[in-house]
Amino acid sequence: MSDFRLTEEQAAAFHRDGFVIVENLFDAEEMGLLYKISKADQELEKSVWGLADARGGVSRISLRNDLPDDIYSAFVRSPRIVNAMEQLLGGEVYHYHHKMTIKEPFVGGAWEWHQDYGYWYQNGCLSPDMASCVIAVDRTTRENGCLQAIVGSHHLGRIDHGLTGEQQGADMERVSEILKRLPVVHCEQEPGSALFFHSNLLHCSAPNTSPHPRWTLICCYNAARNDPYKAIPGGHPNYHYLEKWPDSRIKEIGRKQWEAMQQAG
Ligand SMILES: O=C(O)CCC(=O)C(=O)O
Repeated sequence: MSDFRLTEEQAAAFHRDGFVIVENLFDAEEMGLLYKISKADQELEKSVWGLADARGGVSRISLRNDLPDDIYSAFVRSPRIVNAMEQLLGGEVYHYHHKMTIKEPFVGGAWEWHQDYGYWYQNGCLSPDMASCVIAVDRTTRENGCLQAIVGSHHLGRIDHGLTGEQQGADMERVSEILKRLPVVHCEQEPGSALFFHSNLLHCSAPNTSPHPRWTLICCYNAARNDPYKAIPGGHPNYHYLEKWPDSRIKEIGRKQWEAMQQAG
């Protein structure tokens, strides 16, 4: 089993800024498999739904609370992500959910300013000891709507959220004041890089105005000690043990899944 750990500098950046990007966490073959499987995956396509942003654009998303034996789960179970999460959140973590966020060329909508804990809070999670890891399936840039973060905003605590379009958005009066005081970073990512971010980090992303698609796989975790005090039927799960899979498993399961997809036509 991999004993992967973030460097002290990377962990310190996460605690200071609320996020850190780790370059080349996954190699070209792993990313090639994730790319071709996700883009050809009819099951994934069927499960995608749209969420309107405040200006009528639509952001597309497919989300799962369970972990079937597929390449997406192999990423979720990768010690490169899970060990890092355990290091950053200070103890055992479990899978909260994972999702593919999809912005197609020219039409992909925005994600409004929000904190993930802004709405995860409603699910009975008492503390924001939760975080996500964004894996760039396509290259993400300013032009195709990469994630933007307000540096250090996770230190401000949870902000009230309400509906913005069909999305949960943070109170914009407060966000406007924060934007006068803290810098925004465009988190551009190469395929294979991973962006770890805290659940109270204010983040958003702009519409995709480019000819390039922007797909990202986002794996979300909760600290085991932060087991929600209530269960949400059909929603994100309560604590359950997360088995880590060896690093080699992404390629093994990815090759098998790709072969099966080709045989199925
Ligand atoms: O994909 C994006 O740009 C942002 C997605 C996001 O913020 C979320 O799912 O919470």
